[in-house]
Amino acid sequence: QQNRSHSVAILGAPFSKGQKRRGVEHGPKAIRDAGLVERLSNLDYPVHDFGDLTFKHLEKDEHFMHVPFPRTVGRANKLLSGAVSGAVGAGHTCIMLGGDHSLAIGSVEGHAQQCPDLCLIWVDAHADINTPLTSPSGNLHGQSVAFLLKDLQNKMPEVPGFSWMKPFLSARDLVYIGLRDVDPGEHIILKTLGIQYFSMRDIDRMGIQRVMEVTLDHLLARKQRPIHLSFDIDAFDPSLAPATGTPVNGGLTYREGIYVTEEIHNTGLLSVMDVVEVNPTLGATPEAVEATTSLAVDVIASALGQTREGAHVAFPKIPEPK
Ligand code: EXY
Ligand code: MN
Ligand code: MN
Ligand code: MN
Repeated sequence: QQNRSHSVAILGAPFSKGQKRRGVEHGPKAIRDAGLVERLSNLDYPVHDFGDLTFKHLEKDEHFMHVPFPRTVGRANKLLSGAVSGAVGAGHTCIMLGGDHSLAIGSVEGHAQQCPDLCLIWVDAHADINTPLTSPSGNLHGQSVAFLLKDLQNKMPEVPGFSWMKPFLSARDLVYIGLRDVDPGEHIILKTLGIQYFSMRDIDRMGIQRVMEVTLDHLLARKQRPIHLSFDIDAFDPSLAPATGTPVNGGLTYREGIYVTEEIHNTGLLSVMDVVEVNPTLGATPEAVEATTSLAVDVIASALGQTREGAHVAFPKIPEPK
């Protein structure tokens, strides 16, 4: 298998204004503290930790309709977009540590500046495809995909803070995996746009192996192109990833989640990965938090080539006695 890039950039995005609870801004530190860089050093690339972005607090940021913090979220995403674009442009595979899932707007946008033909795999309990007009909560982390899609352009109002970007992604360049909490307005969008998605029911029916086969075929059969993997930790079952803001029962097993990232690694096309919605202030116990952060490290390592069969990096051949 090929490797698209031989270095990895880690980019922290300690940001939480895409939703109303605090704590998810501590995700990047919690994931690093769970041993991310050390684990990646077992794989075959140099790792550059670019540290955390610094997001400005905006004093004046009134609601837009019922959407809170629109300018703050727009501005954070503009900053993140530039950073992701820079990392990809410098030749790195970029790992973006969130933060809430509104950050995918800037992450995918910045990636698309360098790779306009990218495709997007969204692993999540939620579709995050509400528009401000369908959103029950107003929260922007439940609307990220709507900002990206060309197909929704005439359904989106002009949200203050987002004039720097234009939608660029086609509905056919997106696949969802793990859905199990989709709002009525989101469901009509998924159906109307004909978006390929695999709910947990589909995974039960088809098995994760077939789901990944169809996913990669759908996105890559016509042409090999860079993959953006946006991985919301709440895709996992809450028994595995309890420290997250919007847990939903009946999620991915450990093995299903790791199979997803293994298959994506094996394409050799992973270009940017987001790992979002780890909220270390929400675990009931320190063990619950630790389980969630170490799971985040596991999916990142797996997406970057750690295998369950053993990675043959440290021992290229069997050592012989002198
Ligand atoms: N669909 C709900 C909403 O739009 O408010 C919940 C969204 C939760 C988003 C999470 C992180 O993926
Ligand atoms: Mn999400
Ligand atoms: Mn989610
Ligand atoms: Mn590899």
